[in-house]
Amino acid sequence: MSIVTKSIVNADAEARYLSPGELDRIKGFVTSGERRLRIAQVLTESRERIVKEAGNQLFQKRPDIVSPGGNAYGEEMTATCLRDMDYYLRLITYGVVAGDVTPIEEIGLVGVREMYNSLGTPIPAVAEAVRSMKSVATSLLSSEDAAEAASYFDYVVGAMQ
Ligand SMILES: CCC1=C(C)/C(=C/C2=NC(=C\c3[nH]c(/C=C4\NC(=O)[C@H](C)[C@H]4CC)c(C)c3CCC(=O)O)/C(CCC(=O)O)=C2C)NC1=O
Repeated sequence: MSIVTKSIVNADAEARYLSPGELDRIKGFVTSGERRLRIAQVLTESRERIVKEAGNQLFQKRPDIVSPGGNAYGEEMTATCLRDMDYYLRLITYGVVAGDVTPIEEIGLVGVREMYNSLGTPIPAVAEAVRSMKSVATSLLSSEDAAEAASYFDYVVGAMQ
């Protein structure tokens, strides 16, 4: 939910006007809107490149995961691993557009540890994959946009620690 919807739901639950604090936060959301949409556009247009280059970085750093016995070993499993990276990049674009990490959390992080543990997928390596995507993605952005985008990647990495 965006900050706009969230604030309205909260205010209406108490049948009150939006508070000065809420209006301030909505103002911040609106004034950062152009930047957030620009970032989401770059990430969306460059998604294939970001996933591919970050995947190569990951497999260089962690050759064990694509070696026999590794969780992403074999063409099909490697493709599934890259697909998961694409999932997280997509969720990050949702977060950037919403100016809020809630969509990332709800869609991609709730229960994720249990899921990866049951699949035998090493969670630190998933975190490394997201870190690599951050490094490729931020290299495509201006330093100001990169700083904003980085916080969403960091949020996912933090949740995987
Ligand atoms: C949008 C929210 C969402 C997420 C996040 C998601 C993740 C997800 N990743 C899965 C599998 C998997 N995920 C990986 C990923 C990796 N293995 C590694 O060693 C690497 C570290 C890593 C890539 C970075 C692999 C290899 C599998 C297949 C494991 C198996 O089938 O044994 C599965 C099991 C079902 C399937 O194969 O599709 C799910 C549900 N699904 C979702 O709907």
